[in-house]
Amino acid sequence: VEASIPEPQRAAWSRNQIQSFTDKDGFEKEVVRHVETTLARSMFNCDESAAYSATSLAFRDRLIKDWNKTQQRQTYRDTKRVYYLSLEFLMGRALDNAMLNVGLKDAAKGGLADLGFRIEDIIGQEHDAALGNGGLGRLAACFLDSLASLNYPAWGYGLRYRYGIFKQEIIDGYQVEVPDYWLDFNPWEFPRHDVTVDIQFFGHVSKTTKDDGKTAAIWEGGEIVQAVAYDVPIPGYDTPTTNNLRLWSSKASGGEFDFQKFNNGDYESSVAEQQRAETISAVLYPNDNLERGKELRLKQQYFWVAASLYDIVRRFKKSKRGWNEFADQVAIQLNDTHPTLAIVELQRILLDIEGLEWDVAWDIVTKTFGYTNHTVLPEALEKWPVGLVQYLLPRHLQIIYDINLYFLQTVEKAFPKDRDMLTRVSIIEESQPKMVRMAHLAIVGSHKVNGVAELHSDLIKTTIFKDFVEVYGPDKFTNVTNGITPRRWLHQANPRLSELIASKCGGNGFLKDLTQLNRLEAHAKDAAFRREWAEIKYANKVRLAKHIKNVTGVTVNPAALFDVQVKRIHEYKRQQLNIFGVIHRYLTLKGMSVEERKKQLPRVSVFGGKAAPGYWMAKQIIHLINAVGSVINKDEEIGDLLKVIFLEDYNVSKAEMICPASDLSEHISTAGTEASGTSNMKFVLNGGLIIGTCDGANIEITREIGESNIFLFGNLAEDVEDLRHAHNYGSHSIDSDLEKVFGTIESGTFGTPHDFSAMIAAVRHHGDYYLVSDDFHSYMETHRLVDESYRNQDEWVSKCITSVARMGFFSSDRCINEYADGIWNVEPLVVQE
Ligand code: C3B
Repeated sequence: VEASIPEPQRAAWSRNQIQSFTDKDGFEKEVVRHVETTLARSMFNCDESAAYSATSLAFRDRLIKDWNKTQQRQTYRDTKRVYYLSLEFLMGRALDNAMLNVGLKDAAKGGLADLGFRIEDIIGQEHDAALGNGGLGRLAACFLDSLASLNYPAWGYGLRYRYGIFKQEIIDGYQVEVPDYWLDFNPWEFPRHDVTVDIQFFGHVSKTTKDDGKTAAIWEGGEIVQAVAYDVPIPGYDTPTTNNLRLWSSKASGGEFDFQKFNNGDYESSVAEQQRAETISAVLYPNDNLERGKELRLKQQYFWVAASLYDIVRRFKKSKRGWNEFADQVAIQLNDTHPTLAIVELQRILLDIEGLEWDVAWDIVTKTFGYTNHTVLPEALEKWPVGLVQYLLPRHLQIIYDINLYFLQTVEKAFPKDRDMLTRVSIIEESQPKMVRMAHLAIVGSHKVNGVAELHSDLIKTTIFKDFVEVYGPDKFTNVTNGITPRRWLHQANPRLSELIASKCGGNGFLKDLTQLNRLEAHAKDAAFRREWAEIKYANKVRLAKHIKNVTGVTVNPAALFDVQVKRIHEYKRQQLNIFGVIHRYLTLKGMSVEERKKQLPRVSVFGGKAAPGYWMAKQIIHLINAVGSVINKDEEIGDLLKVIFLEDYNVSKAEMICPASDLSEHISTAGTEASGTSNMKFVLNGGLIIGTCDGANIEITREIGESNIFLFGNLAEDVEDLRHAHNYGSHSIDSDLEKVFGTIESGTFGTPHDFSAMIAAVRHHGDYYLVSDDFHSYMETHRLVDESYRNQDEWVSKCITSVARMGFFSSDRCINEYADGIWNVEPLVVQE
């Protein structure tokens, strides 16, 4: 029961509220207060770690006040809210972002300097919040920033993993995984021990007859695990709106122990039960674009979805509105199929608990949900064995069967003679064992399905979801091209460039309306401006070079062309193509006379990225990159002309240092495989050019910035099928330059050839599924063009400036506005203060 507080009392409280700090002196006072009270230390032994903690707590206090007001305002106005359900939120660091978004970084910088600290060192103390694998999780984080910055009433819902994505160490050239325990001290979360939900698993379903004679299902028995909420405030940029990210943590429902067992002397099993419950939110599955059908993963999904829906429904019910208004008040976006059980869970709540009729309930469900597809790769599409769903969630399986039955009935009416159609679109795959196809369930249970870049959205309509376009018509399917937040990826990552841009764009307005970057275009040919621009790029490269020296011991020349490929290691992303290209470049240099060599352009090839622990081929690729680096980097004949660096443990905070330092970045997936890509956007926005295939968002980037500002190569998506077919059934001859590369590897130049034989065999003998050989020649030719182009620095820098000027489209703000208009039908809640 909530206390009801008389209005005069409320008013008095808000007048007397402690005021947030607004300047350097106020900030310093808060830091000292936190050091001396919250941390119980003295200023005399305040080290960087304590200074980080106190600074964070000072900013956290500010955020929480804004957070409270935002939540009150949203509750009071009772407008429609968006709920973004994502199993991954790859947030990175929070402090720098909080300081910039509330506009007090300079105050903090001055205050920390007074106390004897450099702000960069304090920011560097923070452990990344790495609750995600790659693009999908980082997209969710950019979306939260945009939702808050644009004042949308929105919540994120996810899992509070005790271990985020593993830390990667490179030992003797091999990836070694180390657990990422990140919760030692996390000032950015608020445990809500009063916000808990009991989540049921297993058990059985029985039927009862209700007063009105109708039967209802009852799900009983099984076990209960408790979900506890942890809230993370999400500050908008230059607005008081502070939204909430709610992460669920699992706990045994009987409190600390099962006391009965404990008192009976069965101490071990009572502790074991507690541990079993806590296992649910213990660890993030480290696969990117791969689903492996593990029982614990399904448990995670239901646990998170059920807790979130309970919370959403509870909030809706407080408004005392009728169920017919639910979809007017609530929009839920499914980030990939991972939260698809939410569709079934809402139908169960409306049917079994709230007593609505099936059709009425189902109409509400489909109006509430939207589904975003992020991949067409078959190995990433989720399917769960029917038997496993039956065992874990018996009532949900019944509902899934009913959803499928009604769906197939409508399909049958529309396509009376087409049995194959029914088999193809069915939510249940009639295989051995039978499987639940989560993407089909997500489509059937949502009112909109979107892809994440134009090509990708076309591909889902013509390949994996083609039949559904026939069933529902094309309007159910739409495209929302991904975007990135310019706050983190320009303003925070590259402060000097951001400042230079602001000086030509009439201030910082471009950070909220990225299309204002077009004002830069007029300056692309201005020599003085180009010089300043180039100088900032050089400084960013010097910083990266220092980092490279620190962590690898290799000295790289900041004047060399920095060629960067950082992303998860995956055969479809083709880091193997890149490293084969590097070897080819090495062989070419080795074949030159000393005189000829002197004319060549020095290059640094930088790689970074994690391989899923069970992805053997990806690990082999990492090993080859390191093996090649250790030979080339020591070759005195080559010297600065070529260096190959593998940066270990690529993550969000490292990306913030790497993106601003690249001249050229590689986005070279086999055409049709990378749904969008988002690092392509980050690199261009930071004044680097890209080499890439006609894939994902590269295509739209080209359209925006112009063909002359991007280095495209390779086969087109429409030709991939035929080429693969030809490899398998026709003759498949390998590119002759690539054969030379293979020969060099096989001669033992980079260590035991056997270590790399599977990578070579994949191209030579196993059909070259990713078209490495087909694209090799055009890839190398395009790199030659890059070198040529880089020699003319004035023109190169002009291209960079022009490209940045034309990147306005790729803000996640534009993207979120498209979701809000086209899918969610929500409005911002404008703040008057
Ligand atoms: C990724 C895709 O691989 C990227 O092309 C895309 O830009 C992002 O999602 C965001 O849309 N993705 C991922 O990181 N993990 C998956 N399981 C599926 C797609």
